[in-house]
Amino acid sequence: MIGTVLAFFSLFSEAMAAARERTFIMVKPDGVQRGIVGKIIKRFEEKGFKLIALKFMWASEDLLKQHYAELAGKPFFPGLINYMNSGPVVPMVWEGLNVVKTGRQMLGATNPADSAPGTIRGDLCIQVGRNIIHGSDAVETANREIALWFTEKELIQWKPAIESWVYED
Ligand code: DAT
Ligand code: MG
Repeated sequence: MIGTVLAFFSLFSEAMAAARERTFIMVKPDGVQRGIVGKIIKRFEEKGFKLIALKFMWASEDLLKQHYAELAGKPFFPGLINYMNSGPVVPMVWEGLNVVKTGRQMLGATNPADSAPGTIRGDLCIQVGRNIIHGSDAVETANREIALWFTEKELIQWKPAIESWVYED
């Protein structure tokens, strides 16, 4: 009997875990230079999302070209790679319910001129070529980007003490 109950709860918690996605967020070189890394991290922390991985690095051109591979044909691509390679970045993985979509909403529109006030880009930057932060646009993209920037070992499994105050189940 106890075994059945335990099995039920473990299945249930697995289903809940499955509902909690992961997204890839990165502070770009301008965000680092402007000293707003902490502010950006704070927004995700305060929302209740869970930090899974984070590092500080100067990304290679090769990595950045892979990251932005689908934009390779765009006229702004060389400038984008140059900008992203102009200084260190802070790649991160955040986890939570609907974190991909909510993360994009927290970032605001790609062009800060169109980003709503209250969003990260809407509040903290002005031009599309200096839009301070990256966020995955879909679950599949997130999985690809996470695998590109982090090894499996760098993704930390942990249970935040606040979890039962952020989620009702
Ligand atoms: P997002 O970063 O919102 O996912 P995206 O994937 O379309 O936007 O483009 C990646 C980055 O490329 C974007 O953050 C800034 C740059 N970019 C996009 N469109 C641009 C444009 N029209 N001119 C200059 N840079 C642009
Ligand atoms: Mg994008």
